Amino acid sequence: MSATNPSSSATLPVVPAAESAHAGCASCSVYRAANLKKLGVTMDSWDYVVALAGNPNTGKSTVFNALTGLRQHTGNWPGKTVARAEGGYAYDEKRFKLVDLPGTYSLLSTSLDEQIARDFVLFGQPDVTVIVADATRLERNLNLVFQVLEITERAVVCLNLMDEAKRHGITVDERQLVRDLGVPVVPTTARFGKGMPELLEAISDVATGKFVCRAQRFEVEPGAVKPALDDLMAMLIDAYPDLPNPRWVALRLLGGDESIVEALRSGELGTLQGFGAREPNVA
Ligand SMILES: Nc1nc2c(ncn2[C@@H]2O[C@H](COP(=O)(O)OP(=O)(O)OP(=O)(O)O)[C@@H](O)[C@H]2O)c(=O)[nH]1
Ligand SMILES: [Mg+2]
Repeated sequence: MSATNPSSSATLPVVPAAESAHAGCASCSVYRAANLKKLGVTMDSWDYVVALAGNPNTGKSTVFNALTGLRQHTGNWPGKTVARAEGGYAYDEKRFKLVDLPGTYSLLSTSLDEQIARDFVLFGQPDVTVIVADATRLERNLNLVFQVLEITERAVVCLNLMDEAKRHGITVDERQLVRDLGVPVVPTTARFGKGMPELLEAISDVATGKFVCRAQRFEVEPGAVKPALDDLMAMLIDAYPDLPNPRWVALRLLGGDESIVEALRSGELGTLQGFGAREPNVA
């Protein structure tokens, strides 16, 4: 399969000067991104599934459109009236299916949007979860970043709206952020296609295992809770041997998360496994 697309309309809007400057360097991200092939929804098979999470209005759909070429939502989440967009691209001879999640501030409360995002990140087991964060409101956005990292290490932080951050005199030490978070951090201005080559490369690196994430995690249970947590985990693993991250689910149960309790009571937890990621394309 070739990832090369001669059609200029299907080529990522990389900065032309940068493109020519890098044209001789086949291993650099800008050169490789010029070979991006936007696949829209025409995907019947893929190598990797990528989830796009983030607070509302941080540019998730803009990133989604830049990578897939899609401009509109393509369906609803199964059984829900929440719009679901999924599309694809080919990069470095691999096919990536991208799923745009509803914008959420948290994965812990019970709004439908948050449940959908949480269920996809946890049960859909995407190969990579990209968290699009607003660089002008980093502190608030990191809340969701840390919540995602509790569920999955395989993540990339897309630090978007860098143009706005610059306009407000905000600078971000992204190298320090990479060290602190343990996952790749890519500054972007998605509206103008800036940083997309680097984002593509970071996603690819995490998907293929070239970059091994060592996510920062804070959720440490108090000693008194540990026996209950261990018991609960053992029961969960027994009932749902394929359950991704039973520790996270057990912690949510101990915390009284009604939506997880309900999913367990109704038997939905079993059906949530494999949620979305491996099912056929939405029409
Ligand atoms: N200045 C600037 N604007 C951006 C950037 N990225 C996206 N936007 C704009 O921000 C607004 C929101 O972008 P969306 O892509 O719809 O954001 P979203 O995260 O999908 O929003 P929800 O789905 O509603 O949560 C749009 O007007 C975009 O054009 C950026 O890097 N810089
Ligand atoms: Mg959106």
